[in-house]
Amino acid sequence: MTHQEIKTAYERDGYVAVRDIIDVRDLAPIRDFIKAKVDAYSRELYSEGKLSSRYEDEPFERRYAAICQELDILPRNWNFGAFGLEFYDLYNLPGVLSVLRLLLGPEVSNIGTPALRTKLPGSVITSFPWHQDSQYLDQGTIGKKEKHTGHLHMVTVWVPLVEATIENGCCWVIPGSHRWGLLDGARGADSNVRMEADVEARGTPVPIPLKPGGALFMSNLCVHTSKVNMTQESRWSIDFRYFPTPDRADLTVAQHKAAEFVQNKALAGGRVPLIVLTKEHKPTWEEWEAQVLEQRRK
Ligand SMILES: O=C(O)CCC(=O)C(=O)O
Repeated sequence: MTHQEIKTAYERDGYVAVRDIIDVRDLAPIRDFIKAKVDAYSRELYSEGKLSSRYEDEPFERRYAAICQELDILPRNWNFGAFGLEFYDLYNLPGVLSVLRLLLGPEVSNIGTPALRTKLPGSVITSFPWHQDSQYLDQGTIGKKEKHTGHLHMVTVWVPLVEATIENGCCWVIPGSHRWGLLDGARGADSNVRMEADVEARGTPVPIPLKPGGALFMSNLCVHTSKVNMTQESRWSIDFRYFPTPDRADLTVAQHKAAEFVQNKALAGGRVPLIVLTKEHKPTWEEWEAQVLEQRRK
């Protein structure tokens, strides 16, 4: 796709899936990060006698799923950390940045809180019901409706680390739903947001199968979901979000307030948004790491 086609599709539909925008070799560090964590986890549990095997011969797609299957667990979240040079490099991938410049302008930060998704076989809790990403960002408390970022444009980048298919639970989107505004909904007891509107009656869901090397760019108001993984392997993916840098981007007062909300939420969680596009100084990995360590210490 040309840049103009990407921008036109995104503005019309609220999302755009771009194939071959990432060199798959650039995904190897994140996959290696996952492999090392899963390896350490298997070692620990095996030495404690909780696993009969370390499942070392299983491929990337299957090893963690096999471990969780034996343990009879289906964790909702990846609990082994998501910070390091691999993540700095991921947020700065040249193909991704070239699209973000088109969609968000010249002053852009990553919010610093990626979601590394294990999407285990049969896991219901990771078949996220229909939602808009602003709902997750705005709502921290179960059952409490809050709206902060409905008027701020942010972009989610969803990147498959294995092929995402309808069978293993790829994302689904509703084209044009980004024009519906920030809808009502709240987090349920399982922490997942549930919307009040019957969005499937209002729009037509479209699946987004995607191979590694592709990326799905979604507006924070794009209504999307993913379904249960019906295969025996993990559907590994990672998604990360960008917003206009509060004190550098050209924002209205309301947008600035919303961008500050996003920034303050990250800081309160011990994260530091990473400036990825700017006309001014762009932090190096060493500078960003020092900021994050300082923020965590505070
Ligand atoms: O990866 C998935 O299964 C769901 C992702 C999602 O809903 C999101 O990135 O907001």
